[in-house]
Amino acid sequence: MENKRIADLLDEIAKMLSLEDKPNIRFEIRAYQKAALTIGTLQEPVEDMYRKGGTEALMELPGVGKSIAGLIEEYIKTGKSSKYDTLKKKYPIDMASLTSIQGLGAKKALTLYKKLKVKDIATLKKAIELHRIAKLEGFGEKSEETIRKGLELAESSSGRMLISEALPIAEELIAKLKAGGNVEKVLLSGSARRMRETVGDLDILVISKKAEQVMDFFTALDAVESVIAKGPTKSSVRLKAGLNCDLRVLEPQSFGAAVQYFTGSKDHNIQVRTIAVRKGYKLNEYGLFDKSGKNVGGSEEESVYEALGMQWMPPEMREARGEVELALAHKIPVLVEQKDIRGDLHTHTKWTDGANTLEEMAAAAIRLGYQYIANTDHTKNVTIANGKTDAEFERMIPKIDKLNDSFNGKFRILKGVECDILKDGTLDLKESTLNDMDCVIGAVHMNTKMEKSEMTDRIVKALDSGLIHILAHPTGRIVGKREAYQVDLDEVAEAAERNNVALEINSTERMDLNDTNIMLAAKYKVMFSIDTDAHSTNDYVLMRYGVGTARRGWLTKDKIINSKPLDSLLKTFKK
Ligand code: DGT
Ligand code: CA
Ligand code: CA
Repeated sequence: MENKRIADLLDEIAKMLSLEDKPNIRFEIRAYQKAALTIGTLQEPVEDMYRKGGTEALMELPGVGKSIAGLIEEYIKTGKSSKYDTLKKKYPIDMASLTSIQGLGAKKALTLYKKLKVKDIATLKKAIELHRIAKLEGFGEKSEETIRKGLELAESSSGRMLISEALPIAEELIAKLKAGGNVEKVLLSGSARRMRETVGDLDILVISKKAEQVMDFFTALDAVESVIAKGPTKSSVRLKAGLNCDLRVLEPQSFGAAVQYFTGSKDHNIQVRTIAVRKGYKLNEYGLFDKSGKNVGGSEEESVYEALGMQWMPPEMREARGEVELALAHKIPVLVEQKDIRGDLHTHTKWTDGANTLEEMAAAAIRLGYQYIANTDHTKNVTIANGKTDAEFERMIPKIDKLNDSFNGKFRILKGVECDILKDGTLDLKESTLNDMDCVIGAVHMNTKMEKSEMTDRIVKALDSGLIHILAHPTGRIVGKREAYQVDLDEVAEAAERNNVALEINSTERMDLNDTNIMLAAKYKVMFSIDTDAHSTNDYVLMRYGVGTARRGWLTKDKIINSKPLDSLLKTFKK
């Protein structure tokens, strides 16, 4: 049994428990949430742990006490949980889907179930169409509108997959194709190569003299759920992972033009084709043809751009946002790369809502070759994340100092905090505490439904305190789940410039800032920090998606504070 299935079960139990009206239930809820987080991010299969050490071994895991260990045992043995079944009978609601919609928490979902028999997305849609939510006590017009918009947002991204889920799937397929033989070259194209934040389908290109064998091999892969189309040059399949993949087999001499074409974007291609036509060429997926009909495109993408008098540019830039003009002028910037990143400045531990200890977070960062991380746990106002007080942060200082001594100068944990920006723009911890920290992140978590001017003033006031080094997830959006809050990003960027505050590019499903907002903010003299907001050691891998997003925003290395060596980073942080 996979860890994820167990974690999902515990998560859903936690959600249902939150509907129970019992004293002290929040401790039980918290335990289930914690256990779910731990197990969801654990490398070792929980089932193996259980087989080796029984429930005793399970109880070593954070959040797992006797009753949860017993529940896991029952689930492993029978594939069922009586506690889950009992709760489910009482609350036959698709909590996971409903609560993923902005404006709809577990409590509200329960009310909708009790009053309107809403139990899943379909019945929710019906209720909205009939305007029944607006008339409910405790909801109203505004609340119905929020839920309607949340549903729209969820549907607009449905059918698309987050790049952080899609890219590993693509890479596994590519590895399989390479290992399967019969291919000379395999390359990813399409939106995944451009690192777009969501991907509609995967587009893989292959050079092979044995197209038929490659197609047979591809369509028979274990990862394939069904074959949509199969031909000698193109096949399309539905993957078990929940997205489609196109595979094209190409001739070596047209590979360059094909890679250029299928990498896209479509709008970029249209602009490039216009240049080709102007120069008397014809450009399509089969090649770049001169007046005599000779293919001058070649086997590499570079040669296609070169023949058109253009400089090659990274795929992340190809969105028709001015990159074609830059390429014609040979002024394509050298974008930041993952190897430039020297540390992660936004990380959590199990002291608040993470899954690992600080020692584990540091050890994993060292293995990645990082020079530093900032430990930035939550502050008290964020109660759901188990946020800590001034005194508790102060008490951590000597512990981190001691840990740092053990690294012999080869690695450093920056003493940090993700300090909540309160409703009125003041900060959740005292000035004296924040001054004792190396790295202060400011972040808005609560009261996000404010007027634009109010929210802007709130954030600007926080930045003007002069106590903040990084503004985390500046717009509050979550891809496909939560709309950005109303905020004037120009004013925020101006305040960031004035106060030397770096703007975060959060690499999780927040993807915040996103590519277009990065471009907007980069008009000001601001720095950026690409962070993973890691809640476990496994989350460090998300860095590549933040880097991809930074590249989509055309950022160069000198704009990224966590590309700096430790000494110069610390100098930047001195206020
Ligand atoms: P996606 O799959 O929605 O995330 O986005 P893409 O960009 O991967 O789009 P897809 O899979 O439909 O097509 C792959 C590439 O092929 C696309 O980026 C550009 C090229 N392409 C597809 N259709 C057209 C078209 O009608 N005109 C031009 N110029 N290029 C196209
Ligand atoms: Ca695609
Ligand atoms: Ca496609």
